[in-house]
Amino acid sequence: MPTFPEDFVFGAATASYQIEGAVHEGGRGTSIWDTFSHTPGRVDRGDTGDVACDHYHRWTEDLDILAELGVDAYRFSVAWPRIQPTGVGSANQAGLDFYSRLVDGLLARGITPFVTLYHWDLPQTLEDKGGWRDRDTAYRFADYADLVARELGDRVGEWATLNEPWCAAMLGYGSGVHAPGVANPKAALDASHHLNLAHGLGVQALRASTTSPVGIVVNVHQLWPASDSEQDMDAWARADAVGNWMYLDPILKGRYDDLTLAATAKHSSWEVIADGDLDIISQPIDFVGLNYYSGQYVAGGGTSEGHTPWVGAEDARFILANDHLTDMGWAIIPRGLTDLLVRVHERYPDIDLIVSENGAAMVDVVSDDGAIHDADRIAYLEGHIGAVADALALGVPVKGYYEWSLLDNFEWALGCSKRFGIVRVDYDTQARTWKDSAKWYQSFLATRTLGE
Ligand code: IFM
Repeated sequence: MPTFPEDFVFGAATASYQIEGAVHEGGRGTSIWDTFSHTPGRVDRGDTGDVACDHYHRWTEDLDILAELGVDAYRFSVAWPRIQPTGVGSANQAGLDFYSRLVDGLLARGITPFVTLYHWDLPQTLEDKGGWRDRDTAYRFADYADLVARELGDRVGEWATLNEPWCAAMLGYGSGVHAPGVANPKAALDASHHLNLAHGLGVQALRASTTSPVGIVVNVHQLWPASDSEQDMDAWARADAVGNWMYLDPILKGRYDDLTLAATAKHSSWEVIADGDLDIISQPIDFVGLNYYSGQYVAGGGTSEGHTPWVGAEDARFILANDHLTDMGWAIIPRGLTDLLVRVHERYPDIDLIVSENGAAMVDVVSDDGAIHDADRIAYLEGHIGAVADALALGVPVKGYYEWSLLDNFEWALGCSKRFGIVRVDYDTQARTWKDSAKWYQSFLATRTLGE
């Protein structure tokens, strides 16, 4: 029966804009997601994060749920515009106080706080000056990291600088389907480098105020070549480089790999890389968080140009791994998580890994008795936790697993239509209802042992 080491950390995860709401309270400034979601046509059904799960007011109830579930840790993000409403200057005390209370509330319940500093809510005023296209934003991020670390550095158990820089850069500035909605390959590459730089500067700022582990969370795409033909292998290798190693190589190896630079050369000469940047970016870190949901096969011969997030791999065609799909249209393939953990460990053997997000949006049905019998989500979680156990058995140093997400929430450009929570949120009443998957996670956490 697969089991886990004593010190293995099980948790649940959320992010600020996806759950907090209260966008005009506590002195919070405007973020790029406020602007984007209020721009007609950008988010499905015109949904916004204005209210979302109203977590800003209901956080004690949400922390009680975490405690009842029995998690060891909770991964949440700090909203930059709550700390610096315009992205610069001294801290807004009301913002710091909110997160300070949250951290104390977790500790009082025996739950380790895991903070992500940047889960995409960039202050709009910084975007107005160029956002992640502008090198200065990386330095503003370091100031923000310093303010948060000074306040919370003695109490937070784990820190991640950024969440999914590929999404922030490539969806935000490459395809434009995420805020700020720019579609320009050169902008996406510049943003990628500045996010990497922000990470390195952020690590330096955090280290000045905390002795807790510091790392980054990335969405390394699990990609397999569709065949061994030269065309497919070539497209796969470039997609892998620009989708994955463009972030982890500079961070963990101190260099961009040759294929990343060659694949993107038609869009950028990478003049944004200044002397000394790679030394800053490759500050030693303690872990890499991997967010895994699905895997895909990659073939060549595609014609996608222009508004693709796959800058440098525009000819790549992405093929579903199977037809067993979640409500996101993502193939369910637990062994992809084992493969991913093994692949990342082989490339970077010295770093500890955490599964910092894993979960599924499913079409939930509320039964007459009010229950949500989401057997499909339970199967998903069980399969993927099993895949982590398989990776551990193969010797991969995986230290934790965070279920995404604690609550149904605002799923970015798809609004509140996609439900990832193990706890249902009724957006009319804000009532929280445990789905069967929450009950399953609770009983799993009581033994931390999977059935055969
Ligand atoms: O909801 C997102 C989260 O914000 C980042 N990782 C993927 C999740 C599901 O799409």
